Amino acid sequence: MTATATAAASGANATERFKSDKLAGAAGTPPERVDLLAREVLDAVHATIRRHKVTYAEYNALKAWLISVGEDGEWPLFLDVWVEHVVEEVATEHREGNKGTIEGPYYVPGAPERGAHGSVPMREGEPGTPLTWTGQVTSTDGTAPAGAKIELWHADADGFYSQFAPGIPEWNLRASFTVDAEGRFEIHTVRPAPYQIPTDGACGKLIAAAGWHAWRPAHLHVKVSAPGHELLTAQLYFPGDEHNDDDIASAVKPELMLSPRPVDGGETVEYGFVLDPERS
Ligand code: MBD
Ligand code: FE
Repeated sequence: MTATATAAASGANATERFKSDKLAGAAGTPPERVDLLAREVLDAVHATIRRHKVTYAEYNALKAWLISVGEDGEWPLFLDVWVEHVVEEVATEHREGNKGTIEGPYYVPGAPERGAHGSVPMREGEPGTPLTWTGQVTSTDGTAPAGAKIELWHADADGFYSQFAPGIPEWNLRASFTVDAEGRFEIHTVRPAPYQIPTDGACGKLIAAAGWHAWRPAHLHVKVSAPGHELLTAQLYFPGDEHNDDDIASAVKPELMLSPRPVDGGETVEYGFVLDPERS
């Protein structure tokens, strides 16, 4: 890679991505709701200040840090790492089908379509263990919904995402698959590496100052969709990763653990998805 990945550059990309894809939705939230939520969050901040006798020096450190989160473009990263998992839990608690988890900051819609059987775009000699993943998408009633799609994106063996780190082809390790008539698919990719969130920006400063670590376990991101069904956003994990039990983003669930088996020249894994029909 010629250029180096910086928190500010990947943060700026994630901020732009968010603004162009996700900014509809909450317009028209009634003032009573805004008042309730804003007041409760502020009450919690005030209670912390009183309980721990927060000083002016600490208040000013917080102020400087919050300013730097914006300057580094790290609001998407900060929120997705430390807040999104609870939003996801609340949004999906009614579901009977597959467990999901957080989306994170690095999804890009419109990845190349590869049909029911295919390889994600990758570079000549893409590093990482080759992984063949087969499975089936079904509905909670056991039928296979027509036209189900799996969008897959993940980091490379160095922990970098295309379109957020420099020097990687645009759609590297990003693809969309459309299942066959029985809901089945076969995906060829490489195993991603454990991932460290950027340490040179505001989130990294918080992690260092608090004595935390910056690691997420290796993971595959997916969005699984089908007409008439709720969109499933999930991540799949690999057994034995040392960060499965202390993911910085609190996004690991036992239901999302893969069981890969070694085969000639790589690994194979079976994992399918059960989608919930849309609620009427
Ligand atoms: C990631 O790859 C990710 O999945 C999350 C949730 C946060 C930062 C980077
Ligand atoms: Fe990720």
